[in-house]
Amino acid sequence: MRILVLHGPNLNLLGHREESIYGTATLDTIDVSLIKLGEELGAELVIRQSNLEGELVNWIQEARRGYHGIIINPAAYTHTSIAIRDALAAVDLPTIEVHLSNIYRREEFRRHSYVSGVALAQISGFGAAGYLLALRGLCEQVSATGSKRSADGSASGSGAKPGAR
Ligand code: CA2
Repeated sequence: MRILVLHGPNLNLLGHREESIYGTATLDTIDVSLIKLGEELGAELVIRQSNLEGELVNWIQEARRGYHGIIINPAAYTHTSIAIRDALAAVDLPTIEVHLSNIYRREEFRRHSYVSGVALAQISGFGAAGYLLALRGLCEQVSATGSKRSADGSASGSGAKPGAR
């Protein structure tokens, strides 16, 4: 099982600024714990961070070949990016949206997500642990549905689709 993990803009600053909101874990710490859990669950992870919307869109499109699912914290693009939403809808892979903070307890502008409507699930407010919950949930979903894509990008397996799509 191959999973793409994407971190959006400014998440490279984690653990160095705004610890009261986002916690003390650095992005490296989060990535290491994800890779460790991935090994336990039999999932190979490819993890990337970008401050650029177009780069995130390109990586989402590339996931069409050879990936079984996506975990994404789109960060501020959650609330602005129709391009990221459209890319996720186009690749049609089970996607879990993660937020470190509870976006519904913060400013009004953070309460809307363009991504949630094309995601299988959203995890918000569990801090760094949210990524691990996302990986467990996604692995269970992929195993249960047999969802996978072949090298040419065509869907195969049981043909079952995630319920939220
Ligand atoms: O809670 C989350 O994970 C967010 O996706 C984080 C975004 C924010 O725009 C979303 O509304 C919620 C911000 C990521 C910026 O991370 C920083 C980390 C340390 C210092 C400054 C920013």
